[in-house]
Amino acid sequence: MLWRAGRHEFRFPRPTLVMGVLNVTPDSFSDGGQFFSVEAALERAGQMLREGADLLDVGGESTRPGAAPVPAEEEIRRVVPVIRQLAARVQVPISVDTQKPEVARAALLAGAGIVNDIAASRDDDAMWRVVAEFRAGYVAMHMQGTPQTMQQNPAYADVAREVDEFFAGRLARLERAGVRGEQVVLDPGIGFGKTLEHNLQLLGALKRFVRHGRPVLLGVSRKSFIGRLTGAETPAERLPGALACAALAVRDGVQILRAHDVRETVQAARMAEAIHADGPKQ
Ligand code: 7PJ
Repeated sequence: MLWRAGRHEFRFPRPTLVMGVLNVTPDSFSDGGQFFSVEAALERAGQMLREGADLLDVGGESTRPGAAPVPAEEEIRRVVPVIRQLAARVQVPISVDTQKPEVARAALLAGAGIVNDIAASRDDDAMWRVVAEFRAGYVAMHMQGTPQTMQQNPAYADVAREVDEFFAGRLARLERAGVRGEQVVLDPGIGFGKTLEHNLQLLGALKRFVRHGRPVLLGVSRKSFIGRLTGAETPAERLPGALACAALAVRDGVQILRAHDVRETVQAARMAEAIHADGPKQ
């Protein structure tokens, strides 16, 4: 299986890819004043690369439940300088975590190779036309609702079946919009319009999602459902729970892990891969 992302390509089976999270919002990397520091973001990116990150995911809009939307111009102002500097310095593909086609376009022009789209469930194809034009990699993440509304009352008859059907439908729709299957990665969107029970059902059904013949990406790092189950209150306290999810996901065939704690996630992946070296390969 091949994943093409701009000028980059990955062939699977291969060791699990770890995507390091680089948030470029004013509350991360503030220089103490009101301005976000590009230098601090580059320093953090360098640290994640030294820890073994295979991809860097740059995001300028918080998608925490209830977070206020950020205008496109402001999001571009946050992510583009960082992406431009990174693209000039690093070898790994850079993804932009955005829901907005205009931000995706600006990021791709600045040197990003992947669009990480948490709003892949939308109906219009403006984002997909941008992805098709640049032949970018594309992460199609499942979300019920929007970040503003998604945790109000998430409801599914069968969450794993609905997410699975979403993936099949999206692959067909993307193809019609000019995005080839080989550009696409699928993501069940843990925490995006899901209760704790929904998240656990999805984590138990990962094997099923791998059957679409595309890489599956999983984001569990520091997420609140781990706290809800275990009582771990702060994001940092949730690392052991996230690593347990990561190891089981690798066992089930997930090929990309999105994580803040890169060194620890890489180690968990290497252990899970070593144990299952003779298991089924995607
Ligand atoms: C995810 C994401 C995820 C993808 C965020 C957080 C919330 N993109 N962006 N998958 N989560 N593809 O990191 O807690 O799970 S932002």
